[in-house]
Amino acid sequence: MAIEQTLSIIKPDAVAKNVIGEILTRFEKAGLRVVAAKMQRLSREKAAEFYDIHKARPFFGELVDFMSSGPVLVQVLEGDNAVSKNRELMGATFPKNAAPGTIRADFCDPNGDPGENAVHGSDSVENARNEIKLFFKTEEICARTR
Ligand code: 3AN
Repeated sequence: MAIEQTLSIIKPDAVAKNVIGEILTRFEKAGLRVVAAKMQRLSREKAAEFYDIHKARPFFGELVDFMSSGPVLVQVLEGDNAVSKNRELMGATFPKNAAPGTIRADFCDPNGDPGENAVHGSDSVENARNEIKLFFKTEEICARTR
């Protein structure tokens, strides 16, 4: 097992549903530790920078609108295999495909907008490193020494 860090974002739909605590509890119960967190409202520019990899996709404009539509909670999660563990907890990208018991199955509307999927999680250790840098300075990440 490797100790990894991953970037998690609780998206505007889940913040609006007031389920920040329930989502963080899932991370903690799975053994992930929050080592950095901040709430912010992303500008359209910041959301576009974050999703730059998707800029040629037809849904890009919608994604940027959604991600900048309200505040988000951005966190760095740390733990054994944090990248894949977080992705398992999140469930499939589209809520209607998400397995029962996953965050996207439990906190999203399966018949709603498929982009409104409650959480983001980095999909590789390398992407996690880059995404973390977009939001946090090194000194904002707190080693869990106790
Ligand atoms: P994931 O968030 O599961 O890693 P990605 O990386 O394939 O999924 O997609 C990034 C984000 O783009 C997703 N969170 C989702 O909100 C949005 N997205 C992907 N495909 C679509 C689509 N066809 N229509 C609307 N939004 C989409």
